[in-house]
Amino acid sequence: MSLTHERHPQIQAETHLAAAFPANFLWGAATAAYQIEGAAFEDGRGPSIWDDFAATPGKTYQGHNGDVAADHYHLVNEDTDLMRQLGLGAYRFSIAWPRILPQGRGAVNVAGLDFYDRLVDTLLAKGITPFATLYHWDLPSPLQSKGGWANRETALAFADYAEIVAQRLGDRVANWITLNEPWCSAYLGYAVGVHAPGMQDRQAAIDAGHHLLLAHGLAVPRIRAHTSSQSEVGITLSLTPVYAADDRPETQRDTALAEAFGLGWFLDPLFRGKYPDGLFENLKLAQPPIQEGDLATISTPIDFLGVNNYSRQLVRGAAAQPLADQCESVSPVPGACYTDMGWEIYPHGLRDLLVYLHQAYAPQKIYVTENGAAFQDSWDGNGSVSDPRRVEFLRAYIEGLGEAIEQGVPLRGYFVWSLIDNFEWAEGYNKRFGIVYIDYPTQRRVIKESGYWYAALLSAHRDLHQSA
Ligand code: IFM
Repeated sequence: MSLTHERHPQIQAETHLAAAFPANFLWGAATAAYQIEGAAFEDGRGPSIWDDFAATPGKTYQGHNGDVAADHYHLVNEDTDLMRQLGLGAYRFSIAWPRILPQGRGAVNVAGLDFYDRLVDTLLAKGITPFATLYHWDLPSPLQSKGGWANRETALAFADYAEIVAQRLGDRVANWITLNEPWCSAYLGYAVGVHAPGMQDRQAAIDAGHHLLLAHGLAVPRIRAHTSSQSEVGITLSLTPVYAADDRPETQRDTALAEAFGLGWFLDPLFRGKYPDGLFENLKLAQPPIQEGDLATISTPIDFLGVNNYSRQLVRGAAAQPLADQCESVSPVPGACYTDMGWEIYPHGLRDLLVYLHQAYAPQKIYVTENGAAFQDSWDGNGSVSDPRRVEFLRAYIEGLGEAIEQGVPLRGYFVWSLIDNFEWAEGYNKRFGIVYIDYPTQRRVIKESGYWYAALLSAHRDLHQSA
């Protein structure tokens, strides 16, 4: 099926770009439960740390919250129709732990499982492969009152929860992501405090990071126990490649520090069974409470690495060695363009990152599980949203993927962030990442120019391989 785009006649068939991708390359879009579902008080869902954080004055833009969001909970049919219209091969969504286990542990809320069961069946009926993420930041509040991720018990609770979901959906869902961006959960949530639970305790962030990793490692076999041998289990990390701004020795030193903190903190335990040398000393913190066997559990082999990438970090060395989380970045980068989030647009960064990951960590497979951009969109109040900068962004980043594949990276799929506009955490509804526009007062969906462009790319890719 190819989507007509008479409203955007400038959109070209992207045959040349599509030709860089093998026939079985998977094209998708991603979302997350708290950011789109709404229905925060329905069918037995319990509260999460994001409900609590958003209810705390001053924490989110104009006090926005996910109570209604894009009302996806009630609009699954419409949204999956949109996916089909766009020609998506896969859809990455997250499961809300507080819908399944309102207390975090113990009694299962069957209505919560039923919702995702219906979503999965609907996707499959429309020919879309489900990629389920088990944790995208919405920890049940009762677990936070016992310390949240700073408490080792949360890792054990997560593994139980993962198994409950896999038991119910494992006969139909073949692609599982344990955690989304644990670096953000740990550092932004526990050290900086700009994300839930809003703590400002750097040591707690290191401990939380370890328990998140442990949760992942404990969950992998629990998921595999309920899925077929063809199924894949992985984890998604937010990864920003680090570049040196110049060749001074102090810049080389600080670039290595920033890399250990931004990349190695989570990649090394997962793929090498150890934390980066000197990381905790450089942070002037104690190492996390590692128990015997933890690192072996954390480094249980996975089937794929999910990569979320939006920008890069350009480091300029300081005279005195900084803490690893306080290296100086060049910002703004002279001549560079920025998205509405204030993130530098640097398409080569994703390509370089993929090549680096392949060479340094050799994951069996890689999916880009998120990539996209927030811009101020202009909706004509009718059926057209013009977002040429997002089209340019996507084209340039996707071009880089083709180059990475050419260099031998085992990249199997790409998910644009995001399918629809949504609750952008502390930024509320003030930032729009969707390739589909949401008019929040009416919940009307309008495919943006970038959505039509993405559909054209996917259609060109299908045509190439159908006629081959
Ligand atoms: O919206 C988020 C998503 O939840 C996690 N990755 C980054 C996106 C854009 O900030």
